[in-house]
Amino acid sequence: MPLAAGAVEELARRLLAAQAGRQPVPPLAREVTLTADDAYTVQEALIRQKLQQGDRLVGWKLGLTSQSKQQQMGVYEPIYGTLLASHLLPAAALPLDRCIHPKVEPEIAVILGDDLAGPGVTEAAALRAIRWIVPALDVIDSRYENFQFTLTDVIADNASTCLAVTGGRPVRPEGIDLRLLGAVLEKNGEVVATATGAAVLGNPLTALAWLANALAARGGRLRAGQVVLTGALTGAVPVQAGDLITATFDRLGTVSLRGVRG
Ligand code: OOG
Ligand code: MG
Repeated sequence: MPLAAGAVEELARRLLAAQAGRQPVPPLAREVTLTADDAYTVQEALIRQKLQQGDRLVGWKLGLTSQSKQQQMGVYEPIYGTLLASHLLPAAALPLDRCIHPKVEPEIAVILGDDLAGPGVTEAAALRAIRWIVPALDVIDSRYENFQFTLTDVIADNASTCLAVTGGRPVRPEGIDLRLLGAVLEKNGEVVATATGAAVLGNPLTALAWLANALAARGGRLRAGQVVLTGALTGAVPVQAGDLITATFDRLGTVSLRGVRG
């Protein structure tokens, strides 16, 4: 039986309150049994509440698309979250006061030139829909205590989305094999991880096609102009005031964030 509408709204409000008060809550799974479908219904309710407060849909993000991330979080299936205007940082400063226990991870992001509607979206169709490839840092921040959750918890929590920033230079996709696109992640000048695009489900295009098909299953679609973060290439690193996180990508350049108070 699907969750009652009232229960969905209540769970969404609980997660929004955790974010607003920077006060983490216990995982929902301790109290209610959610299917993945129920969990996306909670995510959609949470996003609807933000949109009613004046926020704007700008795109999507994939999560748990790489082995390093799946192992780090102990959740072994890809998920997606929704990106709103309020999630996008305009500059390279990461305001730590907006987060509970933030971690940063490097991602290949794309900006779509065409709509992309499933079902049946292939990697080739996903590639044709891309206008630009840009480097990004995803700032994740679970609303759950100790950053611990099950698959359905993290789906309901909008895939731990807190903030994100793009950087470097936008590059057209022609002639780029995204599997081979390398990235070096540094914290305070020291290399902490390296990876190539193949870390993301074998190919970030597979992730983009998966997203289009997953959205279709819930009656949604990707739209021209939207940004999609295709999922972290490496594990996420914690960030504190003064820390400088830099991801340098082959061809795409550098994107960085410094943790700041305020
Ligand atoms: C879930 C979000 C994962 C990614 O890129 O894998 C994610 C989490 O790790 O808290 O954004
Ligand atoms: Mg991410």
